[in-house]
Amino acid sequence: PQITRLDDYRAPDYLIDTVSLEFELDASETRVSSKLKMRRNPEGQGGPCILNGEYLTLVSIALDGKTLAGNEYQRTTDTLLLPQVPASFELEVVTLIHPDQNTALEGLYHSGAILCTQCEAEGFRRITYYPDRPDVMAVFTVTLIADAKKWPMLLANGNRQASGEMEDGRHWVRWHDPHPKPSYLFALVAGDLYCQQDQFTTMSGRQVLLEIYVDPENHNKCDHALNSLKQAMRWDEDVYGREYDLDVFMIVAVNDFNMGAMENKGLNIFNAACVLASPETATDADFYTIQSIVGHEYFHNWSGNRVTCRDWFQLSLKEGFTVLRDQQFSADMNSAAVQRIDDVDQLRSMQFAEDAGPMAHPVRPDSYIEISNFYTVTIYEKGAEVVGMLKTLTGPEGFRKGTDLYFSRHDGQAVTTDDFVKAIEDANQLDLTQFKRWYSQAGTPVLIVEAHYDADKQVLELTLRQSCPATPGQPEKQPFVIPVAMGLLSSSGASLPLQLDTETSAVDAETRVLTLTEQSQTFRFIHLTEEPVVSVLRGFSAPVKVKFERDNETLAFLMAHDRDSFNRWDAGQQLLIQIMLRMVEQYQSDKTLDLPEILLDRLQHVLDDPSIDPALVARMLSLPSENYLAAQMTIADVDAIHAVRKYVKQQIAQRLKAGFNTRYQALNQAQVYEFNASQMAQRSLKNVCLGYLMATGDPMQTQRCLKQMKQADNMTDLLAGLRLMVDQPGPEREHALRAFYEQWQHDRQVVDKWLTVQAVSDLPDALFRVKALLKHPAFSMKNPNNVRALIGQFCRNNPVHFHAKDGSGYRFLAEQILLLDKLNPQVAARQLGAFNSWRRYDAERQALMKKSLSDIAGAQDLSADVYEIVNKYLA
Ligand code: HT7
Ligand code: ZN
Repeated sequence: PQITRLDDYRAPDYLIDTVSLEFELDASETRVSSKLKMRRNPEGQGGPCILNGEYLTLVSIALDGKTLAGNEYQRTTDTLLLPQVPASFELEVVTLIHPDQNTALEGLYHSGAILCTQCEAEGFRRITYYPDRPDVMAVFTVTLIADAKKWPMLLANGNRQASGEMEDGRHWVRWHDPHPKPSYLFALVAGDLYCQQDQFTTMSGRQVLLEIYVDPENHNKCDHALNSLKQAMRWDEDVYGREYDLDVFMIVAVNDFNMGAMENKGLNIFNAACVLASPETATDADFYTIQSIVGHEYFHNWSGNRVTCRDWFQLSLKEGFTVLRDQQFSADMNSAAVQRIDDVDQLRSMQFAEDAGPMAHPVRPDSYIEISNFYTVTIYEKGAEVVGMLKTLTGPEGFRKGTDLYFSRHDGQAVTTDDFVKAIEDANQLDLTQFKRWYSQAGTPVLIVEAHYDADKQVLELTLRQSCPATPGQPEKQPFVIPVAMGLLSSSGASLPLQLDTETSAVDAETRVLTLTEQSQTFRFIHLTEEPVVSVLRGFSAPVKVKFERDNETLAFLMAHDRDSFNRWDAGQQLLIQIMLRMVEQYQSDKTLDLPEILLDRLQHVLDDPSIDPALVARMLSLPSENYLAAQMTIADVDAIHAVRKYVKQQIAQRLKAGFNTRYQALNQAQVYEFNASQMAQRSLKNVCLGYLMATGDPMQTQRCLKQMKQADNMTDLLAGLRLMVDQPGPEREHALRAFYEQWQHDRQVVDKWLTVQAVSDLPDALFRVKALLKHPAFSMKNPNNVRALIGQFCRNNPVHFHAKDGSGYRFLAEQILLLDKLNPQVAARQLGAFNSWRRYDAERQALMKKSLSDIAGAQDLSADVYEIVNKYLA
């Protein structure tokens, strides 16, 4: 397969002003007629006119009305070359495509009875011949023709222009999108769908029609997405000054989708799991995710659509910025502290692992084989942190000035991350040259912190050092610009003054940002009458790993007193990690496991403190995951981690049993389900308490869990109960699973949860069950949600069974990947992620994983997607 490099970027040789597409839709054979008004690009290289096209049956080509003979153009498996074209011309191409044979879910495909498209990143070339690159932006007019009974709804981008009936029982609808767009934002949908409508009045007083299209049986699951959409539209006006720009905004839910959702202009297509919600079928986490994804896709209308990417190396330009925007939105709609904790937790567990592994790449990568492999946590989540640091450095007002300038300067253009940074620079009179290393250097920097207090001088010297490990292709790194938000605390927990020796007065705040630009810098704080406790990287002000030696007492103190709620949680996690890793060593050398009293004491205080938000209490009482603990070890010992984590949970459960009991009872009040921060907080703490109570092994608690399941009127409480029951051997477990399936077998989203709870079960039969479930009628290898719920969850979130010593988990995954690769390469390649950290396990497991990876690499006809990842892993 071919490597695409950033350095090879050249402006397109031909541009397109207008596109007119006509689709005669049919599941087995769709006829696509395209008319492109093209012209030579004065900024191009003067090369021939080359169009992309894959899996297309060519019917005809005409240039300025004249049909071309076979010797007047050249075709390969993925291009069409026209050697002789005038400076401007009209190209007409007719092709045939076959949606029902499309299991890759790229281009036009069939999902149930719906015909729909997915064009990002390079799916449009599976629909028609076209310069399928984001820097070719054109105005699209699209006519859809289809059987009126089978597909009464015909949707495409933009505004509806005209429609009509045909004599043969077909009907047609024409759509026009006035905003020039790249081909990856093209979309169409044909279906027999229920439509829920609403209205939104924009800040300039325009009326926008909002529509959500779903399978008719899901008619009662649209309210939450529609509310979220209205919240997002208002929020983007209030916070970023961005207004919607078409007469209609549509969302369509489909069951088969490779990712979460897609921001096609005016016609977002969503994975049904990311849009449908009712209290009975969706958990709080689902409601939360839906709100954030609806927001994310909507925000792309400006950060991605109006201003798009020049090339796919700039993917984080739209994704990193839009993730930051959706995180800000969720923080404003819910709890900002909880949002930050959850975002950082996800970044540390997923992105840090990617940055430390064989697929590590910069936020703006230098090369790729298959762009679909680069929709990664680095591009999305680290990209969001990078933009977030720009916001920290400029302050909220400076950042808003920068984004205003970015949107106005580049509206209607395809641009780069450099253009984004330049707008922030220009609006704030800043030089961000060094900062841009965050875009070009991969790897997670390490921030080493040392503090020395001189009581005589009343001075605290805080030394910050940075380093960054080598990553593939980048042995050496230059220093980053690292904003370090910090504060100082007295022994009673009060904030101490933050005055540097270079300043005439202390800053008027309990947190200030130190900017580390060198490899090492020392900051001297003065007028400190007592030795302060240092709180660093408040709010996780930079995506770095902190190395700061602190004893259990200091971490326990910060857990109780830090003024920054993120750092209170973080101190608790650091304390747990420090203690649990020591216990792992004790376990490995057959010593008695020693759980320090100070931890139990702190957790008891947290549990008993009514002044802390219950959502925060729930997170402070949650143990770091086995995967995250494994990532902190030089050689990950899955069995020791599993045993220690279980032991710690049981010990906490026994010691704090009375507290868990009291809080559970207080929180277990009957109330009508609502999606709001306060109810979510209560349910999350209640279910954390139930988890600990179950860990006591007391049979009474099993009865309590079953009672909760029986009485639950919402999926959050029901699923929390089922998860716990599935880890308990015995007939009650089987009964609970059977009853759950019988009740919910008609609901795809709930059935996926049923698959997942079994895939992540602690009990020894997990893999056996997963294999049996592959044959269950509820499972289809062609459905990405099923694959992720069963295979993906087993391999990523059941470490003790996936890493079974006999290699059975590894062989299982290799077999599934090879089967999947024939159906859906994107989904197959994603599953390889479970092998990301394979070099961090013991020699026997490494050998077994290497064997499974080699088996995959050696298979015939691998897709470019799987080929790229498996070979990078083995390199
Ligand atoms: N921008 C969208 C990316 C996407 C995608 C990429 C590759 C293959 C299938 C896909 N579906 C959606 C989603 C987003 O970030 O908003
Ligand atoms: Zn996105």
